[in-house]
Amino acid sequence: MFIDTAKIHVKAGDGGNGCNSFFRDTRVEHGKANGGNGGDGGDVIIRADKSIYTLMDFQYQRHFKAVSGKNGSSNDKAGGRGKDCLVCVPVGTIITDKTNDFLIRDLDENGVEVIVARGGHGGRGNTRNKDAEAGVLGEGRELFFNLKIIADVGVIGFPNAGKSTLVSKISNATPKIANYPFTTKSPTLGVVKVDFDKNFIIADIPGLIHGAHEGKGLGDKFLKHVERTKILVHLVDMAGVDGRPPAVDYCNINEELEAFSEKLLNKKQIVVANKMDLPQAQKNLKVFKKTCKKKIFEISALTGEGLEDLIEEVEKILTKDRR
Ligand SMILES: Nc1nc2c(ncn2[C@@H]2O[C@H](COP(=O)(O)OP(=O)(O)OP(=O)(O)O)[C@@H](O)[C@H]2O)c(=O)[nH]1
Ligand SMILES: [Mg+2]
Repeated sequence: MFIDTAKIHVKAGDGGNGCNSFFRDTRVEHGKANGGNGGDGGDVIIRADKSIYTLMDFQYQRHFKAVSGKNGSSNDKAGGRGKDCLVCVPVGTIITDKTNDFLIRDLDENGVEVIVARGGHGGRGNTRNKDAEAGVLGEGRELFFNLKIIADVGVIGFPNAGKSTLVSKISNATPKIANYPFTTKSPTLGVVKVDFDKNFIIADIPGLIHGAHEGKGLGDKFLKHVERTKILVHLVDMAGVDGRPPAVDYCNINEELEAFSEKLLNKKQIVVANKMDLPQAQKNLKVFKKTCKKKIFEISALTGEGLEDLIEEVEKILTKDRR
């Protein structure tokens, strides 16, 4: 299951106590202090890991604790450091402090790490300090995870427009495809290979309907996953298989984008007419062009017609963006 928010509690390890001890020998009247330092507590570290796609695991495990440092002991023996606790999350997870509501870190790249709770320092033993000290407590805090996936391109459109068909044809993703609405229930990522050394990441986004921002259908909650994409591929069922005029679909989706945020509406959008293999599509396209004055890419995700041109266009825009 795809879950894109989570709340967890983290607690770093406490520092070990310093030891109070004296060297004892019948020949020495006042033994020399020889209490070792306590070890530091372990940290809680969060790492972005590209092999993880969802925050689902945090529904079951909410508490993460690093190990406390060991106490110091006599003969100047220092206590060992407590082991860190490593928590892996999907790339694109934004971490905020839940209590004080501030951003800790946006883990937007694979392998990036952040310490979210520092282990307490171990107390000094009486060798170093006159009186042995207690270890400092490790930090503890509540965190909020908000996953916003990172992709170059997001494919949006009405249910059944053929988004998953398109993504499965051009990328390595294998989303479910079926002739009923809301087949796709969560965003799916795929890699599109353009050349031997060029590729881009595409995201199949669950279908939107008119009124999604009011919670209709699956709602518009998945739109946060296209906030970070560079391009939107707006897929329109030009054959109108479900009986709606394509121009109305197109306007409705743009209204949903606008209702979600101005930024989404103004994002670079490639308009794609799908299902051009069906006989009524040509006629509908003529009517559609009266509403949409942008360049329209004509494709059939089913037969593969027009897909090369579409990929070329996406790559052209992305290359410009990378410079
Ligand atoms: N004739 C024709 N049918 C297509 C084409 N693209 C997709 N379809 C069909 O349209 C139906 C819906 O396709 P999906 O790819 O599941 O559509 P979707 O946009 O992902 O739908 P949701 O996940 O429900 O939002 C399936 O029966 C596909 O076979 C096309 O280019 N031509
Ligand atoms: Mg789908």
